[in-house]
Amino acid sequence: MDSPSSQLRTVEGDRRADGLRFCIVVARFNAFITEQMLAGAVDTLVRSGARHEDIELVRTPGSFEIPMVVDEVLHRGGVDAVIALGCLIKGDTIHFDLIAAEATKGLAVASLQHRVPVAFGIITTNTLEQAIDRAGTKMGNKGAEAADAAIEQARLYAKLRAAKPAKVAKAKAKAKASSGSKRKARAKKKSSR
Ligand code: DLZ
Repeated sequence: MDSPSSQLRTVEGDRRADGLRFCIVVARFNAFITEQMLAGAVDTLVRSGARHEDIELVRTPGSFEIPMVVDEVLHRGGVDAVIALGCLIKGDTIHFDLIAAEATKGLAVASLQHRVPVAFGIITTNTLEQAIDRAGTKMGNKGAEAADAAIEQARLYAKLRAAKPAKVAKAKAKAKASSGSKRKARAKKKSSR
């Protein structure tokens, strides 16, 4: 039996990156981790069809600066999605919590304000080992995963902007039909005078 959702007009992204322009914003702090994530992200984009010349790389000192730089990139324009990459490892102070909270919120705000997808590839771990696990070893590569999300979101935004919601399309067709019949009635009245 078909699932209930199979009846619905569904809009979703896909994994085709050809023709899309990306900006990767990567933090230098904990570079031995973030460089591996960067390699994973670039590999995913290129394998999905993006051209090297359509991928811009921007480096920041640390994760704290990522949202500000992403905001600047989006203000400038010319990209279909941004991939933010950083690595926060918990230390003995509250630095980690402060930066993690600011980076998360800042990226969401920048994305919402500029209406361009931003993929969150800032890993937050308790230990260096956990970070290594997420930079291409035991737990996959979070840079590659962020790139995948960026592609899917960029494609989804493009499809949402191209597709007309069912109700609006119907209302427009109705309005067009009614203005056509009014025009005909006016012409008929004029010719019978
Ligand atoms: C200062 C700092 C600390 C303690 N830890 C990290 C971290 O784990 N990951 C990271 O990306 N950046 C860290 N930073 C640097 C800050 O993000 C920022 O670059 C500096 O505070 C300068 O504004």
